[in-house]
Amino acid sequence: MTTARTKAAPIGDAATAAHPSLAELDRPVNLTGENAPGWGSDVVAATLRDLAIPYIALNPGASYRGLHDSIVNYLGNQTPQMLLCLHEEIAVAIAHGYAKVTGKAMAAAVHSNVGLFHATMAIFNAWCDRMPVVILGATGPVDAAKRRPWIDWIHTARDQGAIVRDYTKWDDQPASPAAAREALIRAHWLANTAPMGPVYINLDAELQEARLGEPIRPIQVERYMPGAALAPSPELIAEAAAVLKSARHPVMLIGRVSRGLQAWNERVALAESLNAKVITELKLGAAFPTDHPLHAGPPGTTALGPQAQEALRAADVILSLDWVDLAGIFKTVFPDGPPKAKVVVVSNDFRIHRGWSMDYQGLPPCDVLLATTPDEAVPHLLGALGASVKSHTPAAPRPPAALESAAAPELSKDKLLVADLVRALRAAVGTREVTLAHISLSWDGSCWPLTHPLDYVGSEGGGGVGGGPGNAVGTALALKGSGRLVIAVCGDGDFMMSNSALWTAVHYRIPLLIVVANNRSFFNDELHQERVARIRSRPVENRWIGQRISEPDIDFAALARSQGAQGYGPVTRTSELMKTFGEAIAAVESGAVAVVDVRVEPGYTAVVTAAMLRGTEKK
Ligand SMILES: Cc1ncc(C[n+]2csc(CCOP(=O)(O)OP(=O)(O)O)c2C)c(N)n1
Ligand SMILES: [Mg+2]
Repeated sequence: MTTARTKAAPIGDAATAAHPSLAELDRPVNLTGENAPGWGSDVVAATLRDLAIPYIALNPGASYRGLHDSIVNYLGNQTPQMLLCLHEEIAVAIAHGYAKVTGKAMAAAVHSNVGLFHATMAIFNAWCDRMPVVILGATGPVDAAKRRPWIDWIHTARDQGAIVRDYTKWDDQPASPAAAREALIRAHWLANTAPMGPVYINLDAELQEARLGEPIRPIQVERYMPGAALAPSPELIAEAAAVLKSARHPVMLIGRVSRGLQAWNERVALAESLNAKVITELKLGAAFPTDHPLHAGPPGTTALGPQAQEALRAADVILSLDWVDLAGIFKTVFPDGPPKAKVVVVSNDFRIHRGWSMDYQGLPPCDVLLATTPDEAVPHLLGALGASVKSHTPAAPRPPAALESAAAPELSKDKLLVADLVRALRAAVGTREVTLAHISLSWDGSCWPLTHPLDYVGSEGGGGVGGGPGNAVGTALALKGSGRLVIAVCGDGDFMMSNSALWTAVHYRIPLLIVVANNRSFFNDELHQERVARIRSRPVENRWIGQRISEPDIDFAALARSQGAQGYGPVTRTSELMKTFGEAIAAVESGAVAVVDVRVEPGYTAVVTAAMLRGTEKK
């Protein structure tokens, strides 16, 4: 580190929101300036630069010490810049969180075998979330005659890519620097092409550390990464438009979409031109203004609310814009068989469905398929329907109507519920532009309207608890300097699994507010134990055993301070919420990372609780 740690990086110092500069940090010294590529790993590093990869989140390991040296001493630790992480799962989660905002892959590097093993949960999360990440790993030397005793043998696997092959789009183990360059270009191209996903390139230690025999001919990387044409056929567009036009009660289910404002406006125009009810969900990023009169009830985390269910039951045409689990939602709303409504699906996700993981979900009925992304299909549909797009500039964020007149939100008197946390936080941020980088399972979507595609970037994707903190740091990295206040609300279980992501955020001056919805429990699973107990007529009072994280209570504020972040709390009364959030927000706005520990009562929203306990009545 070359800069005094006391100097906070000012917000707004970045050239662009998508590639904020961390330029002053971790600069190498004594670079010669005439550093010609001389080693295999220099070619790999130069390719990362040619691909304009801004950052490489990593935890170090000897298996890629060659590449490590090339990034520091050949590239000067720029494009990509290293982001040191304290766990490989966090390194990949940061890259995942970055992609959630930018829609583009950054890189992560993990040590042979052990590092990749640690990274697997985050790779699976990124896979299920269809987010691009370029993961570099290492092995070997593959040539056994060149291995050092013991350590090089445990660092070598016959087929390391096999660990992650079933939940990556592609992997490779190139055998020469030229092949490594090609592998990286292909990996980057595949990762960023929809359906997007993580890719893994495994670099032989010997390849990295060997001198370059002869110079490699330069290439123009852009020529090897053509845009993949996604436009659906005009006949299918016409057919889909005719079905939509004939609808009297159309419903749009909006799932995986980009963070682009133009595409957001186009979806609004489509819904308005069809007068379609719209359903979105909180597993994914904001897709449609949730306070729009056509939005059917507040978006849910895991369960569909009553207004959304009612809209679907009344629908005569259902348009799915890459909804993640169409068969599942049909099963919930139409238990007696598939919907009678015509179903139009926009998705090309089926192109990467394979056998190992079943994140492809059930097979839904589909009357017309537009095999492309929603961002691509919607303008075509608008054209065929003769509808035009108004330039909806989203209204400035504002506190919910109920709060506008009152200085302080209405909060519980005796208990501190998650809804109190959300209401108070919403009131404390006021009119600031906020990005929710993560929300807890206990989140109440009715308390926080989403009015811009960057208002919320979605969950961890694969259900892997512990994704929240790393994802949040990656999202905050991508938004550093954008003027947006980045907030993650994490469960205490989620936060504890990967809280050391804080250190990376503090070290690289990435402002972020994490609020811990601390119910001192893996509460989700208390509800599961309650369900089982009810079915078996056993005492539900015991549901907490093996679930509660108390005695001792964890001091989250101290945990934050130990890593250089600002720590607040525990907040135990609703009356303390506004003041504490105000202080924490001020700290983040001056460049800090802040954590607020809020001791909430265990509990989920009524809709989610009912869904989780459903079916427990004794038959
Ligand atoms: C890696 C991983 N381990 C275990 C689980 C099972 N699980 C699902 S939710 C949950 C509880 C999470 O606790 P917390 O983040 O505190 O949220 P809460 O339910 O208490 O609001 C657990 C253990 C999981 N999904 N992922
Ligand atoms: Mg909890």
